[in-house]
Amino acid sequence: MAETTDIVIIGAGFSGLYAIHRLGREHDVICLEAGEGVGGTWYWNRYPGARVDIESVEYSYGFDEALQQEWTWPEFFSAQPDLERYANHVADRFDLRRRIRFSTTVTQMTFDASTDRWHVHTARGDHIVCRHVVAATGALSAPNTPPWPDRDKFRGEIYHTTEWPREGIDFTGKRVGQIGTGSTGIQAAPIIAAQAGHLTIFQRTPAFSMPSGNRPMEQEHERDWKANYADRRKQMLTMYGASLMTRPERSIHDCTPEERHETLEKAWNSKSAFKLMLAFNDIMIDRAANDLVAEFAREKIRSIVKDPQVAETLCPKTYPIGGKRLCIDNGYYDMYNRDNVTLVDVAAAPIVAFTENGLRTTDAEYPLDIIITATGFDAVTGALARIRIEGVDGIVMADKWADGPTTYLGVMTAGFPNLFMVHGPQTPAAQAQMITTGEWQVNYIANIIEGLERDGLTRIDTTPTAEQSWAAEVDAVSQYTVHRFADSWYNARNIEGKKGGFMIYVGGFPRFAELCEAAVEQDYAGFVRA
Ligand code: N01
Repeated sequence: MAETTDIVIIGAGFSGLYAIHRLGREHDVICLEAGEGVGGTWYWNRYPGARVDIESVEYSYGFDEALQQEWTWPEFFSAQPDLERYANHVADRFDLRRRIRFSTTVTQMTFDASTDRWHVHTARGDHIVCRHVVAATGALSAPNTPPWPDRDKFRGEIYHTTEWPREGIDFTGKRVGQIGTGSTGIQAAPIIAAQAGHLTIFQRTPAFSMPSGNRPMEQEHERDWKANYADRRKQMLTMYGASLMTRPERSIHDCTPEERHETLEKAWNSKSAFKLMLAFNDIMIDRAANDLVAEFAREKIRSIVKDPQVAETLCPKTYPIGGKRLCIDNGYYDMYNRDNVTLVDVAAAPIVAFTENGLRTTDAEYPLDIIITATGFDAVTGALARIRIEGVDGIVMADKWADGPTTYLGVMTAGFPNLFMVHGPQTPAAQAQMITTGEWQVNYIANIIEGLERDGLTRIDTTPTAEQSWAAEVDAVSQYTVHRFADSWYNARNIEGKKGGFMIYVGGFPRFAELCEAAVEQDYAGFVRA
């Protein structure tokens, strides 16, 4: 028998937790969570070295003053266990857990246009009828697993970094193979190398990475933030990435080579992730400016890695620095100076199959005991595409998005009324600090739902025309940044055959928020309410 509620929230990650709190004030809500615990990204990604690249004082909730005053972060850049602990604290402190069903994967959702209700089905057999669905399913939550045949034949163990076992993995004395050298792989590898008998890294595209600069939290820094939290949270929303990072006035072209080097050197040693990309005002928008910084970063790799051939294989040369998200690391390049680490270039000789004993590339077989796939995510659309979502007239979301997602403001997609997305396709997603912008988006959705109810209406949708205008905006701003020159999860080119176009809004969070607010203020322009 079906049960009823006002709102179903999918996902108990950071946005989902806040959605339970915010929407649960005045509505019956049920949150469905696939994992056994809260935290989303920070529940699943428990691989060694998992750590955020935004300062802890910023990468946290701002909705409750007492919470942000009382909580203390042990480090500048929080590690996964601390973020998971924080998510659990928030779930308990605000009594959210009673509204969450854990180990519950949503499999199907159907919109009944005659009653304006969603029917939500789960793998456990739940059937919930509700007025609205908020999909807080995460932009980076559906794992991308490598396509090679004979995975079942491999006699060792295989783990994806986003499905890491709670009890950890003992690498002692083992021959470990790691596929993938993105943000995740780069964090995990040095820790695995320190324990394993031998670590073979299979690299398809080298990444740019800079030292994370993590360190214990300084009390004065924390005190200063706590004294100014309310203002700083407001200020964050006015910044491009919803994070207080100062942007310089100066172009890289306006200084001498010596000045340039000095500035970049300072940025590299700044103990602040991303300071390198903000060392001058044109690194992210001008290819020539970017090339100078990319070469500076390549020189760093060459100066750390002792074997010149290995160093050259590690040097990215085919895309701009920052075009894919800049990685942060703790001894990644230095790790290649260890005797028990080998780099294999699988761009030159791709992996073709798993074997009983390990992995086979086009020119060799590599015997392994444990394979780690740090191969990233079917990002942005993957989590929703894996649920069968039927909107009006039986239209299925995965079919609608087969050639790439279309949305209005990243919050709705036409034909799927009363279904809202947090960090959906064509939002800033990881281009802006996700806890703060997630909170903002949940508030935006809550206001839309409350406005609908105030006006005695039961349905809100958007239109293909509104989607086209948003696609034009997303496309227009993407022409300004160097992201367009890199294949990445931003443009779906991280997975062979995936179509998507540019799926992230890179016009900056303030412009995104302004356009979202303007739509509501202009009598719900682009939305259709009934
Ligand atoms: O995933 P990725 P990720 N054969 O897609 C390789 C956030 N994050 O999990 O570059 C061989 O970046 C792939 O190679 P290529 C952050 O937003 C943040 O590392 O496609 N290799 C690449 O090397 C980040 O951007 C933090 O050629 C294959 C790797 O696997 C996002 O999550 C930490 C392959 C995947 O890299 C995703 O990062 C961690 C194949 N078939 C994550 N398929 C921090 O805040 C894939 N690869 C610090």
